[in-house]
Amino acid sequence: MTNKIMTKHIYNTIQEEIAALKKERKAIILAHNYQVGEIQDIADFTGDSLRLAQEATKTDAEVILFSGVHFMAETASILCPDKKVIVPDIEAGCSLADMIRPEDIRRWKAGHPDGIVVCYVNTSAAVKAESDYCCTSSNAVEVVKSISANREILFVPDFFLGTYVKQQTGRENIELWKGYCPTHVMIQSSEIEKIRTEHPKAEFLMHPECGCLTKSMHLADRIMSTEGMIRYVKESRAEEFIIATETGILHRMQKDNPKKNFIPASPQAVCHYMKMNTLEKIVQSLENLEYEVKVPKELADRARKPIERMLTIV
Ligand code: CIZ
Repeated sequence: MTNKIMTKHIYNTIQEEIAALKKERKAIILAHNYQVGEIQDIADFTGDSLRLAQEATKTDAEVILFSGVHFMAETASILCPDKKVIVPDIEAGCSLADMIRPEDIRRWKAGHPDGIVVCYVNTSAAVKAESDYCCTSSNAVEVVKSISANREILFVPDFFLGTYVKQQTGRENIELWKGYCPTHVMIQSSEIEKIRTEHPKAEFLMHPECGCLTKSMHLADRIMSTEGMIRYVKESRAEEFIIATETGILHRMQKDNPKKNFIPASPQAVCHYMKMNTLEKIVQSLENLEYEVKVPKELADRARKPIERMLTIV
């Protein structure tokens, strides 16, 4: 595969240019639910990180352009070691994933030699490689329930998701890492109380990474992952929803349900890493086949195990 596109055409729109480049590169575009609307609109698939990585395993495309953040492209590379995975901006990282390193897990495990490490999908490949089970926000409760009740669990890195899992499973023997997503932490209980009063008929959906979870869990009608929310708003008879997660998700919700009304619990809940990707960067990325995210084989083989364990459970 040559690295540069040699012939330059003139296109009426950037969307047409991306479509032509995609064809030329035999590429597909995967966009996370938190991407800006115009990226979601040109994507072949939009979804949560696991669903997108699973889509990547099913495609015949030679190139996977993953528009999301770095750990998501790593997950796609772990599950599709033979495909070329590229991202539009290599600096688009994840603050939550950066709050735990493989050496932190090794040190923690040394103090809890019988502990089982359960890592949220929002972790680097190196952290997954040190873990026993992976989980997503939609299956964390199920994954933890499947682990023998007398085994201590070391849950990383999200404190709020871990708190939710503890509450749902009633297990006391779960140690929580104190990581958090700065975007979800911005969603405050005081804002929620105000919006609920302003929209008394709206259903309130909360993501388990929310910082207000410990104080306001009782106010939520549902606590769900992004894909859970996307499905739920389609099926619910309610006409109005308050959504407590990164605001990018509202684009897909509104597009899929034009007659329903979606209100962000906090308009400030915008992940600047997610928003680093743009249509212009996608053009460059497809033209130059950059920036490649490739997890080395030995690391990918170890990081795949906790993901596969999770997939056998759910
Ligand atoms: O796994 C994902 O995509 C994230 C970060 C959240 C979710 O709930 O889907």
